[in-house]
Amino acid sequence: MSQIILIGISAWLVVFSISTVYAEEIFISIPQGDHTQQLKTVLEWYVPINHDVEIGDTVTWKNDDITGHTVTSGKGIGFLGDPKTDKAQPDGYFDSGIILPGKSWSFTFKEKGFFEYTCTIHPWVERSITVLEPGIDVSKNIRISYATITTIAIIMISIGIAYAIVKTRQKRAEKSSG
Ligand SMILES: [Cu+2]
Repeated sequence: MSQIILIGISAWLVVFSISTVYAEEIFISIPQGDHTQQLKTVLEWYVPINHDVEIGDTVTWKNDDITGHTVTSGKGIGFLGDPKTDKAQPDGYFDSGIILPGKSWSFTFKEKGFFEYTCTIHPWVERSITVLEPGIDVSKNIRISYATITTIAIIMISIGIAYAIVKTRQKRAEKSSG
C-alpha cells in the first residue's frame, strides 16, 4: 500500500517539476483606438488593465492599432491627466521603444512584483503586469507555489519511506519470532 502512495507522490512531483520548466508566452493586444484618449475606458473592457503572469513567462504585446505605441514601465498621467502638460514617468525597468502598427515586442519577467506600464506617446494608457511565483490557483485569492507543493510532497514521501521501513521491520520480527 505504501509503495502505491510513494509512486503516486513521485509521479505528482515529476509532473509539477516539468510544468515549472515550461514558461508560457502571454499575448496582449494593444487595441485599435488606443491612441484616442476618449476611448480609454471603452478599450479597457476588452483589454484587461492587469494581466497575471508567472516568473519566467514572456509577455508579447502586439500593436493592433493604426499608430505607433510604446510599452514603457512606470506611471502614466492618470485618467484626468492632460497630455499637453503632464508626462509619463518611466521607471526604467522595461521600454519597448516605438512599436509600429502590426509589430510586436516581448519582455520576459524574471522577478515577481507588480509592474505598471504606460505608453510614452499616449500617457493616459495605464496597465500593469502582476508577476507571481509559479504555482497553482487554488481559488481567486489563494495561490500555492510549486515550492510549497514540493515541500509538502517531500514531507509525504519521507513519511511514506518511514512507514515502509517500520512495516518491513515488523514483518521481519514476526518471521523470526514465529
Ligand atoms: Cu501609445
